[in-house]
Amino acid sequence: MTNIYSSLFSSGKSRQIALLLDPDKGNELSLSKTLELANQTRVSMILVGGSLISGDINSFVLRVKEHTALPVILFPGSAFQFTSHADAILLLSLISGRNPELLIGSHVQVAMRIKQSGMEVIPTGYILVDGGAVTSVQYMSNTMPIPSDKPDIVVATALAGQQLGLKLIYLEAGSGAKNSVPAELVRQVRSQISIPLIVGGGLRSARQVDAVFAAGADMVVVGNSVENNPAILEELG
Ligand code: 1GP
Repeated sequence: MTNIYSSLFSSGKSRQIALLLDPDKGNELSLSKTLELANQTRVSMILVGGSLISGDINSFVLRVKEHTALPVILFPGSAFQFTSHADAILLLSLISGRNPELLIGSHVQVAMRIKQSGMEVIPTGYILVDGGAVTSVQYMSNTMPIPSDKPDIVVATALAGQQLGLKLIYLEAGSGAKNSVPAELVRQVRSQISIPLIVGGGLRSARQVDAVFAAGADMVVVGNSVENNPAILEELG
């Protein structure tokens, strides 16, 4: 496969959708139907991962690849969520938090496996923004999200991530968040960084997704809303 990062973000493609699939949710039929829709709509990549996964990520990625030619990219909640069957990995550094395991510790644990797999690595600054209630990622990561009314802190964090050489900023309200990342916050981050910007967590409608795109996100991530109603993919983008 060609360089996924370049093909996604250097080709001038805008308003891209990433579909997040949780290996623990859904059945074979719902997976194949969802991916059939993803293949026909604006979805440009499949993310696989979650804060806590008990299923077999190896076989899940292989099953996903039976149904789609879209790039399948790991979005790991921990170093345990690695499989060489994926096309790339968002190597997340949780830069909004101060948990050393999620800034460098887990990365050390999985570094040799990633190298041996030959997989493309996309170094990603992962920024949790308060979504109005405690989310799984906040609890599992043992980190505090940045308050959504502190744009200066969010912007400085994103900028520091870029200055450290990260290739992507992911603003995350948390899966199923009560409140998604505010469009105004997206706009302020976009105005200060030059690397691609992904936004996800709690996006439930085409209107919300439109607002985030209008604020300058290059890609949005949807998970729960598609699990609940795969047909929403036809309305997004
Ligand atoms: C979570 O941003 C993703 O990491 C997707 O969130 O499931 O709320 O769409 P949702």
